[in-house]
Amino acid sequence: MSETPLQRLSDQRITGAEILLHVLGANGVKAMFGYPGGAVLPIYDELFRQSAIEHILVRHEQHAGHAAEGYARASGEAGVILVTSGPGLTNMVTPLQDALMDSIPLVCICGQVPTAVIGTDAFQECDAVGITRPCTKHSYIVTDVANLAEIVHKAFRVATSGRPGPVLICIPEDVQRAVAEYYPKEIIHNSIVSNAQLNPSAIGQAADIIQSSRKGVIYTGGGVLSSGKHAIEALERLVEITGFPVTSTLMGLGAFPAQHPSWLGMPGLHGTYEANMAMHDCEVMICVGARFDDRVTARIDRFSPKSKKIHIDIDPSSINKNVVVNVGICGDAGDVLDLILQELNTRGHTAKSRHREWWGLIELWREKDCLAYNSSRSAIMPQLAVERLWHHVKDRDTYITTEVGQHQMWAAQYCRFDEPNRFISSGGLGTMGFGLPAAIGVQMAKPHSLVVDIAGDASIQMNLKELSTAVQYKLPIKVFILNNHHLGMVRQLQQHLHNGRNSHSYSEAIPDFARLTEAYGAHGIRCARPEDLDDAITEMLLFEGPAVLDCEVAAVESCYPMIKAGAGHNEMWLNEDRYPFGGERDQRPLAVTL
Ligand SMILES: Cc1cc2nc3c(=O)[nH]c(=O)nc-3n(C[C@H](O)[C@H](O)[C@H](O)COP(=O)(O)OP(=O)(O)OC[C@H]3O[C@@H](n4cnc5c(N)ncnc54)[C@H](O)[C@@H]3O)c2cc1C
Ligand SMILES: Cc1ncc(C[n+]2csc(CCOP(=O)(O)OP(=O)(O)O)c2C)c(N)n1
Repeated sequence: MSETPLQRLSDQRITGAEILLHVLGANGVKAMFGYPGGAVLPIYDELFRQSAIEHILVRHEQHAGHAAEGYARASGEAGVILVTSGPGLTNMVTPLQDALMDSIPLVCICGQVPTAVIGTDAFQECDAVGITRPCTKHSYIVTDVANLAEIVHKAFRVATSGRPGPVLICIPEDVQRAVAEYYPKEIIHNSIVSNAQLNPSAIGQAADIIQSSRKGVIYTGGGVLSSGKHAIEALERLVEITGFPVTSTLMGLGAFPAQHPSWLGMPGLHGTYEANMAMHDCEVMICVGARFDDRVTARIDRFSPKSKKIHIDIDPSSINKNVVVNVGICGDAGDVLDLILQELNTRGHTAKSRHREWWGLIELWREKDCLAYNSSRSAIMPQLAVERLWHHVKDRDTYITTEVGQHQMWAAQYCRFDEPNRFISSGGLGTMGFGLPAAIGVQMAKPHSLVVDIAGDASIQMNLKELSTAVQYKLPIKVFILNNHHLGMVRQLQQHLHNGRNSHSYSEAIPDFARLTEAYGAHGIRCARPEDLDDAITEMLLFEGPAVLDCEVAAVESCYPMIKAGAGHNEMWLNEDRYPFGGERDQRPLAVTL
């Protein structure tokens, strides 16, 4: 039977590699994703001698990062990665930046050449700290094994506290082998002191603004999910007490139940008509854990011109960054909402009935039925494909990950999440190739749940090799490819912005995904007719191991609503089969038709 590193603690002098595994264990790490190489062999040797931490060998370091992101989002714990020096580390740059933009806690451990040769262009040397400094919350290099334990503890604290994000620990190979004394310590993670408590007048000002008009909107984002259950419950109470509708960004989907009558759908570029119109016309906006991203605000000088704005964010640098607000409150979303609710209760504020004029407008906007699409075509419409998938999985314990493109937007629009952290997608960086490794990470965190990656045919070609990982570790993830033979989102932009000149956005040679899947040892299915769709989805879901459904969809369908380029967020095109709002119907020819 393999022993844990703790069992080998006899004289308390152990190697850096052993110390690392102790401290990972002390921080609750049960799984890590990685790829070995010369500069991390002492750590891999220690991993071989223990069984407390499961290591998942991915097929590319970038995917170790995305798998760790999926794991972190689904488990609420930091995702951990182990890669070698040089190319192992440089392959990690994309997921580190992805996690930085989407506020995902990661601890990435990378090897480094021995300290004596750092700076000599040694084999597989790169300036890991320099390269990752702009794409992490912090990058450490450990030059003395005596400091290793402390640094690893700190890395977990930095990654998970405040605005969560990625942290790098670079450990030279000689430091992994060097010995030092190690005594397990109790970990004390300092709690964050909320500025809200220090500044009660901001809470009073927020309450004044909330009471100043009943035409309000609550704009929520990923920060509500980071804050957790506490914030989610407080949000529900805020909706009750204000009578305001709620909209959730792509990163915040599930913070508020999509089935709730007060939910308006997602705002922004591909958000609903009613969410964007309400954001534009409201007189009070309460932004909770969202960062006024340009996909949401569209043209900033036309963003929500009439509203007084309250912004609650744990990161002071987010406040007044893109949009200047009337009241900025820095603190954890749950804590600040509690204080605002207390203040409103003290003032006896109630909104027992919804404001008739405001909700009348919202109902009118809803009547546009902005997500309607033409389902009469003989091809499978991508929207229908997502709707049918959702129909089959909505009552199960399901997690959806996505790649990046139109399919990602259709997933956000047609899957209706009632619970937090069920939708896991790359928002800020928009990284094609995210979804399949993220699904692997989610399945590791939630072994008994159903995990489906909704993919495009171009994105999936960036990461399909990870099917091999899913097969090796018996992870029964499902991949649902909306195959339109295009880099669909790029084609859509070219249709709108470049007069239909589809420059290099058509993939002539698409592989047979079902056969490729079989070659990896998973189950491949293909479907091209609407009448076969339900059976194909059922077959994919019933298969016990990893399975891929290659679903041939209409080739040149665009994703609507869509805010017009360079326009305000109230100027949207609706489905091209219908009349666009406030503008001419787009009848420009498509350069490619299949
Ligand atoms: C092709 C494509 C199209 C897109 N279209 C859209 C679209 O139409 N609509 C849309 O919404 N997005 C869209 N996105 C995503 C978009 O790019 C952004 O990623 C997203 O809008 C940002 O979401 P967010 O504001 O919730 O911020 P996040 O990136 O989730 O940031 C969270 C904010 O909350 C704060 N925070 C963190 N923890 C806490 C806490 N405990 N308490 C309080 N605050 C906290 C953070 O400091 C940060 O400011 C699209 C992305 C792609 C790739
Ligand atoms: C790594 C990376 N490269 C390029 C892009 C730009 N990009 C955004 S969407 C897209 C096309 C995606 O095509 P596909 O995966 O087939 O999805 P679809 O849009 O067709 O649903 C591209 C190239 C990106 N987001 N990420």
